[in-house]
Amino acid sequence: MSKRQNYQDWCKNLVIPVTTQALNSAREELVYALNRINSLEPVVSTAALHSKFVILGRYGDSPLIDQACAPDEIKPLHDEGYIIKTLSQQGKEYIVITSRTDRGALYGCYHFLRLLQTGQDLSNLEVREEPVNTLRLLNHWDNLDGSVERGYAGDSLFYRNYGLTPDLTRIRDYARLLASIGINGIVVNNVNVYEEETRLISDRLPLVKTLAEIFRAYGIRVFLSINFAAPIQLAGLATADPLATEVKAWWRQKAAEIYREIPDFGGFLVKADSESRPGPFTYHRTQAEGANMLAEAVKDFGGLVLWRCFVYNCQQDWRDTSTDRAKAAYDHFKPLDGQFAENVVLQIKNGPMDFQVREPVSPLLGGMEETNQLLELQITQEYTGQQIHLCYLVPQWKEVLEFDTYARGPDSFVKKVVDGSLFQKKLTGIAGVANIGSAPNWTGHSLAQANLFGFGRLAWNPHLPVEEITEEWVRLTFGSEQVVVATICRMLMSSWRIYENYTAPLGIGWMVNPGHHYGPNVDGYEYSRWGTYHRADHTGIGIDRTVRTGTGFAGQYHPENVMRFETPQTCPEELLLFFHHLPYTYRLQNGKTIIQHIYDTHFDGVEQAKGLKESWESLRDYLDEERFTAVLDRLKLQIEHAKEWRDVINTYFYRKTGIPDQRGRKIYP
Ligand code: GCV
Repeated sequence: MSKRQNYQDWCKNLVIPVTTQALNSAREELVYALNRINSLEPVVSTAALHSKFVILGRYGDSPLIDQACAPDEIKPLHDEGYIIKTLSQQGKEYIVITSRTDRGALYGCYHFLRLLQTGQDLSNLEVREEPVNTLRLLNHWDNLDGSVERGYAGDSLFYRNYGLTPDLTRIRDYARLLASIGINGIVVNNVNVYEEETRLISDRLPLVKTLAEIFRAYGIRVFLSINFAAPIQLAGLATADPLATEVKAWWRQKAAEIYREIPDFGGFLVKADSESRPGPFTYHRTQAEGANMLAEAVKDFGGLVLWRCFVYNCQQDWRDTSTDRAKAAYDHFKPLDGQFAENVVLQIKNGPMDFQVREPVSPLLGGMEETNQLLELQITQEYTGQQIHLCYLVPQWKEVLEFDTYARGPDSFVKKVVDGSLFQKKLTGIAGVANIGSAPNWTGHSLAQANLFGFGRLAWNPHLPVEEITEEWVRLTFGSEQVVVATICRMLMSSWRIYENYTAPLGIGWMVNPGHHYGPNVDGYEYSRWGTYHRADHTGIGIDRTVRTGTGFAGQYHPENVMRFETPQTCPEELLLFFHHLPYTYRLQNGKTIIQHIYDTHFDGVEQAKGLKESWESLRDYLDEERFTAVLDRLKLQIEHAKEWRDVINTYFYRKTGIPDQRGRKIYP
């Protein structure tokens, strides 16, 4: 029997005994996917019509489901977990997809479709899946005028001219897409909340309500970024002081209004006292006092406050070498550990700076033992090629998750902070800044979809191996032809390192054009107020962040990591210039000098970018014309822009040092 016939045999009757909103979504998904993707035609019924069928529902919805799972199997199952089983009993052969909740059953149905799409055998299924992380969130930096801050895939998917886009179907498709990778919360506006967006919690609340209705059907709760000064802007209060009685009362009333309209509203995301956004510092209050005031307002409704730790002085004088932006988040938040309300979750960027191609892990992750924590990752490629360059970030995120903080001795990995097990916290997880927009293929670069997919899979289970996630995405997206799978996996897996090779070296970061952050500009941020310096002179480069002689940032880690980062010989080489100021003639472990390493990686990076294009071209006969050409066009651009990076960086350092390339390659003088 062919695979298709075999699937048709199983799926010709889809039994769904009870309907709820999420089960209805699951039914639609199954029917659509079976029909449109697999050309199967299931008949949906509430009771079995044949002796072979697929049954979907919650435990308790039908004796057929209940018989399939023992109570002690289902009882401990996570609310969003699910079971998929093949059974043969009482003359019936059937596949059960079940959960304790309809959301869990919806996730189960997506898993089932993944099995189908990757051609798995259905005759012996025994799947039990639970999300490892509680919070699996996307942050949209979308503005109501339709623009997206750091968006590289067209305009906002949600907004146009201060209203919703006319195409709500597209938003619904997006909800489906997110549910299929396990996302359960979405922040629908930019963390920089300007005047117009502040009104999303007043007269513009109906927009949010509509979005919440769309996302609710797929088990996704909607959150809003709020403006800490909203009581002043919206109600004309004289202050936004979090300890002022009238301010507390105003937020309580505001929360009640929001929850009246959106009973499952997730809560607030707050960027306070950061990059000119208002916050509690204006009133000499702490970040905890600010967060707790809002937490109190949403607490009775089950709401959360996601409070960002991206707080630093963005008015630094570049001449001041004692202030170190990398230290800021820890300095502000570590002393407050234990002071945050139970429904506050601190949202911490993966590195201490700002989503650079390479950074050490933020010392706050592993540093805040008494506080709920969310790891913030950037899926949108602000500093990693803006979805023109291929840069698959899942390996980078995996490295972050596998970083040992030593907070509770060895094996205190970030993934255990994130899943809550290290510090026994329930409200933890991962948030990602979305890379989605109005582009027909969602992400601009088709292969950038892999970043969103991988993010969702890691947010669901940070223990998953990168290779598995990658191969799964390729097979789901391009089919299972071996050469296609192997080639695209290889391209994805090598792309982060390639991008790193031709951009800023050895963890130093930045060197981009100010403002839009695309393309090389070595001194672009060197004499600015942003705290983002490389301190290159004619003898050396890098920031001394050691405890012994530098800014002391290295001292924010637990002792095992302090020791590693403190000396150049033990510091991971890819982070060498993040932690140390070293002469260009300093020798790396492979015997190369830093300057030669810079030249070599930049020459290699361009060649490797050309290799990406060649790999893609080798798949011409296997891919559809549209995707093949669109990706090829981007790879061509990538090569051109990589050359620009190579030449600007190499020339800059050649001019600074006067040291020629040992291999005599062309460096523009
Ligand atoms: C939304 C960086 C980005 C900003 C962003 C900010 C943040 O500085 O360049 O666009 O603002 O991070 O994360 O708040």
